[in-house]
Amino acid sequence: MTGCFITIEGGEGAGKSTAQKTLAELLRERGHAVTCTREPGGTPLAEAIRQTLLSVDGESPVEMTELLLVFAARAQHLSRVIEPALNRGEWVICDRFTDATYAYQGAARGLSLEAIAHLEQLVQGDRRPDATILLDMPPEVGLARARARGSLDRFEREDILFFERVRAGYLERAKAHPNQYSVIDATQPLESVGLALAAFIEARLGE
Ligand code: T5A
Repeated sequence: MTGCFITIEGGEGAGKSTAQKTLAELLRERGHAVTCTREPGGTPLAEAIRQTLLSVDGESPVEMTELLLVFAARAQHLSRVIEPALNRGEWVICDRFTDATYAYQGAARGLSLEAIAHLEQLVQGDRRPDATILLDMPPEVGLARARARGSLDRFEREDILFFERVRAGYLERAKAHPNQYSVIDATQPLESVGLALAAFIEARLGE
């Protein structure tokens, strides 16, 4: 028995955590077992790596270190949380996954997409999301939401051009993988985003 692996992507403050809760509620109402998790993170060790990645204190990781830390956390997360849940037949809803690496470390930091693809294969084998929801919005809208929360993490301190490259990277991947991606306009009111998520779930359950 294998469950369904859904990932949610988008820029800062796009509403990923909110969408994750909505999706989980919709699925549980329909009697499905759901594991909600996030990247970087999802296990104690991977959460410790997340702290290192987001921290603004101490030594900043260089770009290659950042990439390897993201995949180190992912290896742990896959092995300890994602694969076991899928093998129990659960739905796994993950707030960010490897598409974030293509967008942030690839499109925005400028690291080689081939190197990322190589690490993806090494760490994940054939495991890929069954479907990915991209919450798309201009970065200034999401950054304003993130900034309203107070202190900024290491990524949130990047300039607007960085986040424009992130957005372009995501949209390029969505275009290249139309069967994997569902793009939702995240500037819509919460209720409209909720309706789009409900339509997504109905379509998945119908397959
Ligand atoms: N990263 C991650 C990499 O560089 N490479 C990788 O491979 C991976 C996996 C941390 C960082 O890690 C980097 C990218 C990130 O910079 P994160 O914690 O997921 O990742 O980062 P954030 O995007 O900063 O997460 P946030 O929690 O800030 O944003 P969310 O989850 O997108 O937004 P959410 O749901 O918390 O909503 C933010 C606020 O907006 C409101 C919510 O109520 C909330 O107050 N909101 C709306 N308001 C109006 N209309 C709507 N439609 C709304 N939707 C939400």
